[in-house]
Amino acid sequence: METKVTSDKKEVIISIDRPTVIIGERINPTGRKKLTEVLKAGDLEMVRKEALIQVEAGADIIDCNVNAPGVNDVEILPKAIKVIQEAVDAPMCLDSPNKDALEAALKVYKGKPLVNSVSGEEASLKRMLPLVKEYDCAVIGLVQDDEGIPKNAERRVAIAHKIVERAEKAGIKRENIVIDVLTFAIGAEPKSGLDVLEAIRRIREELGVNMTMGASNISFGMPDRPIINNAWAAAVIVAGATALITDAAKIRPAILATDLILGRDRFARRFIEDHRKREQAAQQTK
Ligand code: THG
Repeated sequence: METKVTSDKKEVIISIDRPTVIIGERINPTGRKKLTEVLKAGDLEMVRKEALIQVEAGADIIDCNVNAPGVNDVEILPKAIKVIQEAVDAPMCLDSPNKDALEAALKVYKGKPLVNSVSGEEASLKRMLPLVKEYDCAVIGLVQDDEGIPKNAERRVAIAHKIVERAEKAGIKRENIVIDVLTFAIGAEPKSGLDVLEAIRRIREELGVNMTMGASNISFGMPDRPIINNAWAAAVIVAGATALITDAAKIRPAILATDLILGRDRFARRFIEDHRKREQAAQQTK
């Protein structure tokens, strides 16, 4: 199963037979006061810089979310996309809960983007699937429904089936659906890690689709978050996740190590290249 995401300059393929794809998450005003302020003022210089930094850090796809109180996303999301596509070659993940903002974004985007996201909620399926079909893009399907995020593996798998069925009925090919199993913070829900790993394995077996996962949610409220996030990244990749939504600068080495162990990095080329780059950067700051 190959999910293709493109810009006008580059193609990225998400597949279990290839290295894990990194979706850079930094362009998101959640918890970032400065970014919220500049977005409110319509200033996109910080967005441009973040895109460059994420690509330099090894992000394959750039996620863009401008959603914050006081930001007119119907106007700002398409503008941010233009700025990012002029600055970097990487394809993009268009991230908004607002259908109108996504549609405005899809109109200006050059290539075939990943849309973040649809969920198993009835309103979301009805609103989003026709748009995904019309623009022939790929879409992330969040495993939650009208009752919220499920607290067991069984229901997560059932919602993934529902999203795939409804998308296929709407004329969307299975290869264009990327399921996000979603996790709770491990501090609040100690069983969440095991549930998610079981759901990923079963969805892989039963549906064969590509899967993504945010790498930082699991550690919310815990100390030493990067250590937990790195362990989580390795665990979900082994279970079958093929694209991680994460800060490339922080998690990429662990992802490359996992790909290496799983035989997805011939001659350890990617791991060694990244090691050299980090050594050089460390030398320069000495
Ligand atoms: N799945 C899908 N999409 C997603 C997520 C997911 N999009 C949003 C999120 N999860 C991934 N993106 C972020 C963005 C910001 C933060 C975490 C994940 C974050 N921000 C810091 C905070 O809130 O305190 C501030 C960051 C900083 O300034 O360093 O943590 O799971 N499909």
